[in-house]
Amino acid sequence: MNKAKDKALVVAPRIWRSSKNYNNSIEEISLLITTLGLDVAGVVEQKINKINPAYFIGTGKAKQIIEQAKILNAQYIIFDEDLSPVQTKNFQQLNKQLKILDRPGVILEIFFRNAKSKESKTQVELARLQYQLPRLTRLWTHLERQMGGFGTRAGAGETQIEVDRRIIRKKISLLKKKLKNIDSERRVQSKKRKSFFRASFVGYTNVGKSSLMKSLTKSDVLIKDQLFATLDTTVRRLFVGNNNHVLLSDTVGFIRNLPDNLIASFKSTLQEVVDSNLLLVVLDANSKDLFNEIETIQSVLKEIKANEVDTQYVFNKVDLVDGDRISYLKQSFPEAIMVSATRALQLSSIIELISTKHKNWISALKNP
Ligand SMILES: Nc1nc2c(ncn2[C@@H]2O[C@H](COP(=O)(O)OP(=O)(O)OP(=O)(O)O)[C@@H](O)[C@H]2O)c(=O)[nH]1
Ligand SMILES: [Mg+2]
Repeated sequence: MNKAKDKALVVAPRIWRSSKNYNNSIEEISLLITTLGLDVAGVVEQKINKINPAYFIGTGKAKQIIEQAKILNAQYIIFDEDLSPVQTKNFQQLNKQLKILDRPGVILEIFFRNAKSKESKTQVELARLQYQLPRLTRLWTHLERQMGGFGTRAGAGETQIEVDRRIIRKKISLLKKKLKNIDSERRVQSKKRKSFFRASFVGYTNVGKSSLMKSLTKSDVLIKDQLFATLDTTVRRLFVGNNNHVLLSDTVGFIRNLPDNLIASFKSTLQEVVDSNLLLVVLDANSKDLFNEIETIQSVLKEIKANEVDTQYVFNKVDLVDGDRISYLKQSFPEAIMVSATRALQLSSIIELISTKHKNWISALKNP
């Protein structure tokens, strides 16, 4: 028997003078929410002049939203923004039955579900606990957590919370130690790869990085029409002629409002990107929000200190766009490469580019 899906009311405040593309952001958060297995029951778009430290939106509107969620039979209120722990707690005070989530909370939950390897599981668990710790006041109960589920809801008494906090802190320090070991293992592996030219695919989630990896190296990486299919880094050899090969890597995708602690705990996964000689920034030729996506990619690269690495833009999924769009992209990004991973269009141009960069790298090594 199919259980009816839980419902979420989305709150998307429009902040005065913000350059954010709200329509795309709402589309994206809705996709993130359905990825979690929830139905979007409604979207509240509220214009605000400034952020209210208590509820993000105005106090009256906050109360109204709680009522609206009740009318819609929604179990969740999900903000398409970052809520502070205080804002989350205040909402919980307004209604103890509803679960309150923000955008980073939703992203964390999807990462949690998709993590398969020991490394990604450890990384996500750490980020998730760090996120939960400051939001733990009268949060969901111990029992509820054991039963699974996500989101935060008022629940246990203060004593239980103190016990929970202590357990979480202990777990955090254990996970940090575990990650340190994983990190040093990675460093050893990475050192071994130093004598090779290394190129990495980076970019927004679902743009086709793994598909390109698969088409170019015939490797068996996971490809899915889903956000955050890839959470681990895969490194494969790519032959570039004359029996030469370079190392090509595919890694976790980015998104707006990627939680800071998630980026921090994924540092070892993203180290391959930092250690690369070339970043192939994969973009979706068909994206409606290209410039914001580029901005997101650049800010994550900066955060992980990979912003000095040589970059090359690659527009994938050109099979989905018309000639006008291609001309526009060519005009806006004259240096970019246009390809299609699934139709195997122009993939040789990526190999040619890497081959040239590789040759330059070798000659620079020989004539420093
Ligand atoms: N039409 C079209 N679809 C593509 C192309 N390349 C990839 N896709 C599809 O886009 C979806 C995402 O592909 P992935 O390769 O998993 O994307 P990714 O960038 O690795 O995504 P994450 O690992 O989730 O960040 C899949 O459904 C692919 O089949 C392409 O050139 N054209
Ligand atoms: Mg992938």
